[in-house]
Amino acid sequence: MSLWRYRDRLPVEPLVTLGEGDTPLIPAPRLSARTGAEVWLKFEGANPTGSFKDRGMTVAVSAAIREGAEAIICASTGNTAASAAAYAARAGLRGAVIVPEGKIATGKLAQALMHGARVVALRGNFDEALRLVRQLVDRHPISLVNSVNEFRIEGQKTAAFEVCDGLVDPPDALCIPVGNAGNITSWHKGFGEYGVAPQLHGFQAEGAAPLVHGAPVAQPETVASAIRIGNPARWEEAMGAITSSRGLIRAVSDAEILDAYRVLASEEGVFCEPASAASVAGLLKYGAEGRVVCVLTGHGLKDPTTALDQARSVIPCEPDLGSVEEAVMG
Ligand code: AN7
Repeated sequence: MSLWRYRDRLPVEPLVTLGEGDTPLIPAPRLSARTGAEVWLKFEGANPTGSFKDRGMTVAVSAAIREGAEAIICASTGNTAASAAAYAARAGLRGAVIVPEGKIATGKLAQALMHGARVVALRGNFDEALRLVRQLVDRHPISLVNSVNEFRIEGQKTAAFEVCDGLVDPPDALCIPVGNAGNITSWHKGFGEYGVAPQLHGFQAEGAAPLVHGAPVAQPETVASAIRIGNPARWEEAMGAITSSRGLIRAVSDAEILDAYRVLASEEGVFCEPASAASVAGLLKYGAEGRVVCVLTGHGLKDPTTALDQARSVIPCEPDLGSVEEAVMG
């Protein structure tokens, strides 16, 4: 099974697919007890490259193939780069990704490089990278696969279909991290096509919260590098989705994000990356009622550096039973 089971709702044929979508919808008993809501986790880290981007990429790259493209490109905080690189490799297209130098998680960099993409480290942030690739594709026949590409939205809307098909009744609210604002736009479209209207609560990192402040942020900063974005491309759509669903856009601090990140891993057994934990940080901070789905957008293994910074240390041990006993039980 993959998201292509919804192909009659998608604008292209699956010309390149790695089996994306159909991700686990996991009940979260500990978070439910803490919040009084019925909390579910949509674990998008289970996609082929470890993030929700694959939903959009299978559709966008299928469309690029249909249009005869030979190369694809994106600006990225990491996950789009990893996904674009994988689908380019699979499709036999050239792939180029432009990432903010030193600001993407290690796993994502490893993926983009291993898939054979040309990885360009920009001495600038994501917003500058996106502005430059948009100019570049005006001058060259390269397909842009950022979420400004409508096919990305089409693919990503299937997550909303899956949630509705996976629950007896649709959710009352969705909690979702917001960066460039393509994903909240996609969920809104998916729920709309399904004929349901949960409240959409978007969460941004405090240091990268342009939608919360109502103005672009020139120098966005957050430990959640995936959402270190100061001028979201889908600004209007995201605000429209939030307002029309009677949801809210709010900020969570890095400390709150890291706290939710640890709670998810240590109490629910679900390891997501820091940006994803912003959805749960928002739920814990602001609350929500009824049946609530938190979108966990990317896998925890994407960013081992932040994990090891946050976790307790390993216990060194000599190879004898007494020492092992002491280490294990002590
Ligand atoms: C884990 O990869 O923008 O609001 O270039 O990787 O649709 O941007 C990633 C975004 C949330 C925010 N969680 O989604 C990129 C990029 C994770 C992400 C978001 C991203 P959008």
